[in-house]
This record gives sequence, structure tokens and C-alpha cells, in this order.
Amino acid sequence: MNKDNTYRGIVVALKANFLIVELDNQDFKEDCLYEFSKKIRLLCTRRSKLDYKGLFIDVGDIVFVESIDHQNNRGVVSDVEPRKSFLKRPAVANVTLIAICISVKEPLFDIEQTSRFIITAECAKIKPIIILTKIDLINKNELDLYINKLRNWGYDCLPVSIKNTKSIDLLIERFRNTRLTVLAGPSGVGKTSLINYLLPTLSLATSSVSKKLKRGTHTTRHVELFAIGNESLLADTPGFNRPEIVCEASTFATLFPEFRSQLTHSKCKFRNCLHLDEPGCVINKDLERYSFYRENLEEIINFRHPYLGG
Ligand SMILES: Nc1nc2c(ncn2[C@@H]2O[C@H](COP(=O)(O)OP(=O)(O)OP(=O)(O)O)[C@@H](O)[C@H]2O)c(=O)[nH]1
Ligand SMILES: [Mg+2]
Ligand SMILES: [Zn+2]
Repeated sequence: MNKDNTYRGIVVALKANFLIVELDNQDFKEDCLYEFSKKIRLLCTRRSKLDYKGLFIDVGDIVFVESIDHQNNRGVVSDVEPRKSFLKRPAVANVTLIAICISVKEPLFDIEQTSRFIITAECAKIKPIIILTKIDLINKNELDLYINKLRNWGYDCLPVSIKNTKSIDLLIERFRNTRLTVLAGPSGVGKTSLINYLLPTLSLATSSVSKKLKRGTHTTRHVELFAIGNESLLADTPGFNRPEIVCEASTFATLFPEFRSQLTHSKCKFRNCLHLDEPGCVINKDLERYSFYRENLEEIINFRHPYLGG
């Protein structure tokens, strides 16, 4: 608590018009009324001056809470700290790591969809890791193909299955050493199942993928942060199937590590090369994701300049 009777905390969920705020531990140490084995979560409203200032608040925002009613765990958010990063969809502020969950089967791994999730992270300048889920549904050779594929794109991946929990244990340390990890990915890949394994007391709702379409059924509806260590949080998020690509044509190639590495070793003839059919372009057009790059770049160009589009 500071001299103005305000407490610092982090927004862990949005519920209707309320914010659920988890207060920082150290702020309460001076207050002898409480034992802090567990962090305090308050149901908060927001001061209207925040709306006048045009300050939006999302999950992950660091806020200041005043007028705390300790009996009923209520409070009022009076201010918000500037964000260090912001992920638009799923909307989470101050993310330090995006763990993109992609299942190898049910739903089936899809190059376009996986790339769209990765591009979202690259665009927000937040480091992604890829968690390959449901690996119990394929054999070792098939798994190696996926691991090599992702390695060729420039990403390491962590293969896991809730049926073989040894693989998940490797993830725990990673999450415990990260301030705010977001689990993102398509619906039905097992994001919530993973959290239920890591934090068994939660028992969050999960549901099986649709038998006919082999797709998820959008079970998780809201973003929520869960404590996974003393100073680390893990976000469950609603799955969605087609992340938007919002990017400038001129910087799109820099969002692909396999293109980045080529561009650091050699330079295209033209400084503003878009790596389409320009002479003297150094990008290898045989790379697996080149056609994905090209199609989406053309979409970006046509969207910006519809009158130039063919
Ligand atoms: N075979 C297998 N099934 C799994 C695994 N992990 C999750 N599932 C199943 O996949 C289904 C979907 O899991 P959820 O955890 O609800 O998926 P989600 O990613 O949270 O989905 P949304 O909330 O819709 O975004 C459930 O029936 C799980 O039991 C796994 O490692 N192996
Ligand atoms: Mg879920
Ligand atoms: Zn080029």
C-alpha cells in the first residue's frame, strides 16, 4: 500500500463490467490483518476518469486499486500503468511469452493456420514458442516430420501429450520462470487440458473436438490468468481458427525467421525488394512457407491499394 491507500495489482480476468484484480504480494506485507499464503483477488469497478482519458484496460494490465472493501473483496481501479507489450487477439497486455499450441491431429496440423499464429506473435514482437500437442495420436516418425518442419521455419518446438505427462513437466520450469505466458492457438488443441494438468485444483471446462469436423467447439470463452509460481502467470485463452495478418508489405518478410537469416547473409539487389519476382532477389523461393508469404503479401498489397490489385 502506498500513502494514498492504493494497491498495485494485475488484471487477471474481465467479467461483464468488472475487472478481477490480483494484488501484488509485497504491497500487503505492511498490513498485519492478513496472512498472505495466497494472493488476494478483488472484484473491481473502474473510475470513470479512466474512460475520459481513453484508457482501455485488458487482462494483463498493471493497475492501481483504491477504496478496498476487504470484507467483500471489492475495490475500484483508479489508474493503469503503461503497457510493455500488447497482444491484440487474444487481447492480453504485458505478455512476455506466447506459447502457441498446435495439435498434430484432431484438429490436424495446418501450415497456414500455424503460420498465422506465429506471425501474430512476431508482429507483436513477443517471442513465441510452439507447443505441439496430442502427440500420443501419431507415431515417432510422424512427429519427427513436424519437428523438422518447424525447425526449418526457424522454431524449436516442445512436443507434449496429457497422456504422457513427462513431456509436460519440462514445460513447467519454463512457465515458472516467465512473468506472463499466454497459451494461444486454435480451438480444441488442448490449451485448457494442459492448464488443468499443470494446475489440477482448477478443473477448468474442456470438451472433446467435434467428431464430424475434427475441430474444437470453442469451450473457453474468456481470457484468464492463473498463478503458476510466485511471480509467474499463465493465461488460458479462447481458441480461434484464423488469426488476421495486419502488417506492412515492406516488413512482412522480416516476420519469417527463415527469410530473416537469408537476408542477414546476403542482400537483394533492390533495397525495397518485396521478394516477389524482382531481379537479384536472394530469397529462396523453394522454402516451404514461400507460397504462404507470397499469397499473403499479395493480399496485404491489394488490401492497401485495391485499385492496383489485379
Ligand atoms: N489424445 C489427446 N487428447 C487431448 C490431449 N490434450 C487435450 N485433449 C483433448 O482435446 C479436447 C479439447 O481440449 P481442450 O483443452 O478443451 O482444448 P482447448 O484448446 O482449450 O479448446 P478451446 O477452449 O475451445 O480453445 C478434449 O477432449 C481433451 O481431452 C492430448 O494430449 N491427447
Ligand atoms: Mg479451452
Ligand atoms: Zn528480395
